[in-house]
Order: sequence, then structure tokens, then C-alpha cells
Amino acid sequence: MPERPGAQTLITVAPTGAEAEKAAAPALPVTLNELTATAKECQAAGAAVIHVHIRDEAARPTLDPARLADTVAALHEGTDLIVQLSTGGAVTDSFDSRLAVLDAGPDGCSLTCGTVNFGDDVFANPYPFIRELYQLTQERQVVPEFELFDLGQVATLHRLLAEFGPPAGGHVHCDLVMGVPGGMPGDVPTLAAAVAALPAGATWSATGIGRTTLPVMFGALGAGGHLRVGMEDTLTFARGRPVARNAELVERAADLARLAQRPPMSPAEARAYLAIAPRP
Ligand code: KMH
Ligand code: ZN
Repeated sequence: MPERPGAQTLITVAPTGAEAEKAAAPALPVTLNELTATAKECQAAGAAVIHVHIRDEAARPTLDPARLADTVAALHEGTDLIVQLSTGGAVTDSFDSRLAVLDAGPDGCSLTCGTVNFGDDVFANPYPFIRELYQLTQERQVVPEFELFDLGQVATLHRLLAEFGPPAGGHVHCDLVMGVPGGMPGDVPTLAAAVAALPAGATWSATGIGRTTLPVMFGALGAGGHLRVGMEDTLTFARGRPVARNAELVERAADLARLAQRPPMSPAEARAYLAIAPRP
């Protein structure tokens, strides 16, 4: 069983993602200026980690290495947030370009533990790719967050740790991504089953996609987990009311965390919690 809850809540913001279109969601941060402004606002609201996808000049998802490196540098310069780059990218990205994300020098990265249907698409993560990416994180000392879209992916996480040992930093932190059409449903019984299956000593966050955002958030807080929120995961704040800015999702998560008497962690506290080395 995972360890008991801490006294505080780790809040991750995932402000952009690879799927939403700027034309349909004007508040989506897609330029470097928009992203850094969002990051500052979200840090002030209680976020400690930023999960980053970037866009090109036409606001399309990209894994362009120079843009990624500039993004990491700008976020480090402008905020104290832990910069976690997505290695999932978009469903169209090649495995090589996803591995090359680590060249940008992030503090951490996402690492999805299996292939999953993703709406009408497939988010491909065959085991040989997972293995290669994991070993690269160990070599580069980039701390992975294990993204789990389904219960079978928890089994793959156990296999990965058994074969290759602990991650950089030595601590296992997971993110349950729930409610993706094709992945595990975003409800409390499924959350409880996934948490019970995690490796001993692992800590975890959860995020519910779309309308599962609130049930997953309440369930995660009640079960001692941490929270990921942001426009990557939901574009609707309440029925019929689009998200106006990422920070309002962070503010809501921070308010609920305080109500649960587990206030948000600062970025420095989160670094210690996740065993990510302090920035020089
Ligand atoms: N955009 C999804 C296909 C991750 O960032 O690691 C994959 C994703 C997961 O968002
Ligand atoms: Zn992502």
C-alpha cells in the first residue's frame, strides 16, 4: 500500500496540453509569454509543479528541441516551479522526438506506463519505449512522474521498477490520469482500486479529465493524494462556464486543499517531497 498522506497538498498545473485548440479556447497559453505569465499566476495561486506542453507559431503542438530548451530556461528564470516536460507530446509525435525532450534539461518529465486508446486516437507507449525512456531518465537524473491512465499501467510500473530499480532521486511519484475516453473512468471506486495497486511507498496525484475533474479532486483529497489541474485536462470551470484562466483552477484546488487541512506545498517543499535536487 502507498504511504499515508502528508500534511500538505502538491498541486501541479497542466496549463496547455497538446489537444485543445487556441481558437476554441482563447485562454489557453500557447506562446512563451503566455506560458510564463500563466506559470507565475499559478505559482502565486498555490501550484508547485508545471506540466508543460508547448506550441509552435501556429499554436500547434510541437516538441521542437530549441523551443523546449527556451521554455525550460524561461520558466526557471521567471518562477520557482518544478518544470516537468511532457514526454507524451501529441499522439502524432515520434518516439525519438519524445526521448529527445530530456535534452532540454527539465527538472522532471512525465512517463506514461502503457498504450491507451485516447478518444478516436491511440496514445502509443509500447514497453520497449517505456524502458528506453526510463533508463534515459536515470542516466540524465531527470525525475519521472509515472502517468497511469489505466490499471494495467500500474502493473507495468511494477515491472519497470523490478527490472530497472528506482527512479532518479529514489522516490516514486505517480499521476492517475482518469476519465480519458479509452482509459480508466474518473470515479472514486476506480481511484481507490488504482491507489491500492500502487507500489509500496509511492506517492500520487490524480487528475480527472473533463467532467470527472471534481469527483476525482474530491476523491483524491479524501484518500490522501495530490492534485493536478489545468486546461490540459478541463476547459470547463462549471456547467456552461469555460475556464477563464488556468490560475482559477489552481485557486479552486488550493481552496479545497486548505479546506481539507492539507494546504498547498511551496515549490521548495515539493522539491524535497519529490526528491528533486534544488536548483543551483
Ligand atoms: N497528449 C497526450 C497524448 C503526457 O503529457 O505525458 C499525452 C499526454 C501525456 O499528455
Ligand atoms: Zn500532458
